[in-house]
Amino acid sequence: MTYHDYDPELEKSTNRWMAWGVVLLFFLVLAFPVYRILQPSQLEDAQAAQSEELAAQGEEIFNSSCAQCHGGEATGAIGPALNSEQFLGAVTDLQMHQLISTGVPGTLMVAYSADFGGTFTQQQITATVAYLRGFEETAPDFPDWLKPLSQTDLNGEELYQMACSYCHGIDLEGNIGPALGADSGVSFESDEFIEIQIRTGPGEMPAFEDVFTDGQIDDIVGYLRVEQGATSASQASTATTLSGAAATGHAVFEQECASCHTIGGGVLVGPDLAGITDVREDEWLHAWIIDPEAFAELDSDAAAAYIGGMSATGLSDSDVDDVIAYLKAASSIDVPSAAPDGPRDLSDAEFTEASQIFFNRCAGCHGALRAGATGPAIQPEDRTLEIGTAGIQTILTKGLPGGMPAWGDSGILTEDEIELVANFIQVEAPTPPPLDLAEITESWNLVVPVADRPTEPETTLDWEDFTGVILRDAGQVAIIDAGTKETVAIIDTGFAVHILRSSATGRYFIAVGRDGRVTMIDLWTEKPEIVAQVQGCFDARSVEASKVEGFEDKFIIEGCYWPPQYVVFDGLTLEPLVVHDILSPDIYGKDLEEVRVAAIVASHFDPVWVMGLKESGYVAIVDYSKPDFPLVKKIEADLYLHDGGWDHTGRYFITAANAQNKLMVIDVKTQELVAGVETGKVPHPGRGANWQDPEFGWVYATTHIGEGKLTLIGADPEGNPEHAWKVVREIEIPGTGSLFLKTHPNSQWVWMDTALSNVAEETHQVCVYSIEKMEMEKCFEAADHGAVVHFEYNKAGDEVWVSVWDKDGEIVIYDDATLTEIDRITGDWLITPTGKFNVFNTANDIY
Ligand code: DHE
Repeated sequence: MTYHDYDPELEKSTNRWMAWGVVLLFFLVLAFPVYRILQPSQLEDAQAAQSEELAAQGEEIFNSSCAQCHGGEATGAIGPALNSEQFLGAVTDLQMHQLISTGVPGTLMVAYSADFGGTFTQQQITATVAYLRGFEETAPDFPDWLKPLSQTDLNGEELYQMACSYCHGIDLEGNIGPALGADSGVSFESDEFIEIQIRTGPGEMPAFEDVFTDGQIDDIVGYLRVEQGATSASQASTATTLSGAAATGHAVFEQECASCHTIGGGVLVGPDLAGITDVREDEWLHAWIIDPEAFAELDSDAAAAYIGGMSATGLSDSDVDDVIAYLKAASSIDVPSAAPDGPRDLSDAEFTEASQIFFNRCAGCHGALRAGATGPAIQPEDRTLEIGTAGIQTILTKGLPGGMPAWGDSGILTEDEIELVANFIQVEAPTPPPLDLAEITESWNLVVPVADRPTEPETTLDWEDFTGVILRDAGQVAIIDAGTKETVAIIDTGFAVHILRSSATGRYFIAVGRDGRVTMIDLWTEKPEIVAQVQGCFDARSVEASKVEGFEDKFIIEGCYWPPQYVVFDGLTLEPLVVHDILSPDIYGKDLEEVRVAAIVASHFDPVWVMGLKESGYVAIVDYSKPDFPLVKKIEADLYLHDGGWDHTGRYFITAANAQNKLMVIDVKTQELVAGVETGKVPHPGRGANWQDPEFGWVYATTHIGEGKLTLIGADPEGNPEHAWKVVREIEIPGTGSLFLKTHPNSQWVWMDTALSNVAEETHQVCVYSIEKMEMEKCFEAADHGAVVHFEYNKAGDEVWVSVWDKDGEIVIYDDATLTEIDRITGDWLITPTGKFNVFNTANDIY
């Protein structure tokens, strides 16, 4: 068959194949778009299935690791509500991933990623994110999502079980955190203390401030108290099962040790003492508690443990035994030691407020630049960072034996103020600005020119027997007539007046405030009034008038705490005349940034003022008979000079180098240091007291802030040279924290306070020493509130005035012969009375 031959069978078969080909092609053409349409949704389905699986995995992880904080289904509990619109709207998946990976520092949210020490793989974190993202569509609007518990009615127990039981045990028995039940260290702490711990989170415990409302924190504390067997700290203490030596030891511990140590409550200034009796023998502990420094010299183990800080407690042997019994009873708890918590960032406004509080309350003892003086150096690098916020808060609240006032417990600083200061002193101190003569002159206000003042007294009262009473926190001075006890005037002098001095004639009172403002008050007008004011410093504590014959009421000197300078003013108008810088290296040649003028006295024999230069350790002599009032001599004494006064002759200036535990004696006639006498811990004489001891003749005396002791030094180099400038008598005072003592040439007694004791009852007492019997006559309560502080006699020397330093202040007046109370001045105007200065006694330096 040829090419052109027609074969019908072949034709049919070919057509059939072609038809199938077309059909096949048609299906192929159709299948492609259908595939294109169906494929993505299948992919989505697959992805959705995969996501579901991931989310299910995430749910399991969340329920086992996150739900206890964030609640089932992430509705929030002690951790934020993560199912909320607010959270899910604010974070991307990547951010959520990061939060879970790294945690949120300072909160309970730890890092979960294995890369950061957690246990989650990247896949598990992705699964948790997937689970949380799954709530997005139905996410509730929850403005309080960060503090979800604030919206609940949970009681203290439920809150405790939810937030605390994991660490402290379901029955408060302790777990990774200390036990909190009956007889635990915490059961002896105050409610306030526990609240602070919950709020701020000591050591490794997280802060719960942003978790609970104040009411909820109260409820938790209430629950703890019920579980501890009482409803308040004091009830808890009395309900405790401690008895015998342990109970006595508990009281001693609370008084002497609790400011620095807890038992199971974490590290404060000193270590947590939970379990200490398991690792140390009783004998070892005994020697340590009595005097760790001395013990460290004898025992190598103690030497290794001693890092300074803790000084001899002054406790008796039996007290120490009781404390050890208490430590045993209370320290069955095993607590991991906690690292100090560092400072938080303060806003500008908070920083300013904190520095103002520091300036008002702390700078006097610790220095504006915190390099230390009467109190220790508290710069971040040498102390405060080591103690941490919680520890500092405790110290500020409870005080320390040895003079650090209990600012919180005494109600002077609030919890918030204490928190601010605790953070402030852990960062570098700001340097305050200078103040030059031009600026000082600008502040000068001559209220009544000399020509307009009376030329003779207008008052019919004995103005020489007026007593100026400082109303510290009211910024006022009350002038009270000591004869009639009538309040003659209350004068607004300005911020926190510190002392008053009298002009040589006594006519003018000169007040100096902590803000450096000097105020001159004329006592000859019918009612005493301000005649001039000026500000020579930003911070000051001392002022004095020229007193030598020919210079009466001529000049006034103000010594500054800041800037480091002294300023001389005209003695009748306060016109500023000169400013002199006193910044110089200390007696050992060390460069200083801060030198403060401490006590100033005016000689009655030479035209000089004598002043202690605190940080540099020099006593400086300023000659006011010379033009320009130069500093003519600097006498090496010792570091941290503070207060002081004249001996009975007015030749020797005796001043406390209080951080050296010494009195320094300067012969102002020869302008030489004649002695440095060790008297006791932190002597604080005020101006001191002079009398004739039956055995040793003339003596000068001081009490101490750091120990309960009255020390007499011989002060009669001519009549009793063998005892001159040596300790001749030491008398025990029941209580530390004594600030002032006083006697009078007509008196047989020496009066003293214990105003800064950290035992409340002791701050209320006065003690009286009998010059004749050479022993303490008696101590008694002068008030049931406030700190009883500072004494002054009336002009005749037969009545003694003492202040009750309190918002509801009082002046108690005693008959000096019989030691009985004869008057008590009260009134809502009598706010925080402190120093009192009788015109005659102050002008003539009678003390
Ligand atoms: Fe005074 C005297 C400094 C705290 C009340 N006080 C002095 C003197 C100095 C001084 C340098 C001596 C002045 C003189 O004679 O020229 N005082 C300081 C401080 O640096 C310190 C420790 C802390 C501070 O921040 O001020 C301090 N002083 C206090 C108080 O807390 C007292 C009790 C009440 C208050 O005013 O704040 C207080 N200081 C007094 C008084 C005198 C005094 C009443 C004068 C005593 C006298 O009889 O002359």
